[in-house]
Amino acid sequence: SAQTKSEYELSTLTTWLLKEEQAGHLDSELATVISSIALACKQIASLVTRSGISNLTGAAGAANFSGEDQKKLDVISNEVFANALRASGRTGIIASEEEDLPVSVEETYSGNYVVVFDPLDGSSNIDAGISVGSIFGVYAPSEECDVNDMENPEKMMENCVINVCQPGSSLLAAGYCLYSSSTVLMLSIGKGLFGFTYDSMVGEFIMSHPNLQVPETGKIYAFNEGNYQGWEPKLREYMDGLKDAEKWGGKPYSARYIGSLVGDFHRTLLYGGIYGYPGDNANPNGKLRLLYECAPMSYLVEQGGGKGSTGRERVLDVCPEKVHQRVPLFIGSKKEVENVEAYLAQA
Ligand code: AHM
Ligand code: MG
Repeated sequence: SAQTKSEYELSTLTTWLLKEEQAGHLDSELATVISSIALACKQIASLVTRSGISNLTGAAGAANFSGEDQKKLDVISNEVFANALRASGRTGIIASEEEDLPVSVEETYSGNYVVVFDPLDGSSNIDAGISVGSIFGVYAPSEECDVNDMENPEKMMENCVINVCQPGSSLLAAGYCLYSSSTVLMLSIGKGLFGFTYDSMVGEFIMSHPNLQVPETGKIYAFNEGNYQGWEPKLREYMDGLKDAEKWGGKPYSARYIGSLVGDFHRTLLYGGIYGYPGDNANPNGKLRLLYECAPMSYLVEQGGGKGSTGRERVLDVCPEKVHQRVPLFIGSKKEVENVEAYLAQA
């Protein structure tokens, strides 16, 4: 008998995770980790929305006897992420932009997943009320990194540094949450790219972008062009080419740059185009970090049919040697990334 869909039926992140679990695309342990990340994102969304008002509270608090400095939102977001993952009981190790070294999460019940994240990327935008986001990746646990081996914590941590440093191609899941005019969680467990928009009336992430496909081309570029003079000649040639109206049938590429990776990347996924953070004279590997910025975003873009490249190789193939290692990044529509790669290959 055919079941009719009720008009009140919602496809939420929770119901989607259950369906994916039934289909054998992930196990309940990983679903629990993802749910706890979604909870952290809801909490951060609320903090970001209220940050201006909270700052007023903070200013009053500064006069108070305890004299404690109000914590910056990125430090608070780091705590929110770490607490949510600890409470999940499935996470063994976390590596965060806000921590020097990977941290072992105690009280692990089972799973011992390795979670890498940037809890609040683009936080320099916060005071102006501009979009920011959280980025995360989940790796399988590994034996070298035994959280119960507390006899030699230093050695354990050293192993964990190596263990956390797996190439992006071994990610089990990755995603980001954009805090903007709406709060959107984009997610992949290796079976396509899915987006969920937060509905504050229901308190849930609702499926809004099922199986998103990144446009194959797109005439929008997002680079910090202030660094142009430090770029290699072939990259400058590429950029000059984008502005050459004649070459593109009368209309050159459009420039869009927020300076908030999650926002710039989200637009690139939806509208097509390219986001770039190349190396330059002063910073040969650019600015963005491989483990918790470039690898998760490259995993997502590939799941939508796009590409993530260092300009010379696939980001997901880069095996990191350090937790906070940087790589140049060119990411977005397949044809657009191939175009910049073709220029750089001539160098
Ligand atoms: P952050 O992790 O310190 O917030 O820096 C990362 C941010 C990205 O969101 C953004 O794409 C980039 O830095 C912008 O850098 P720039 O200001 O050099 O253009
Ligand atoms: Mg960051």
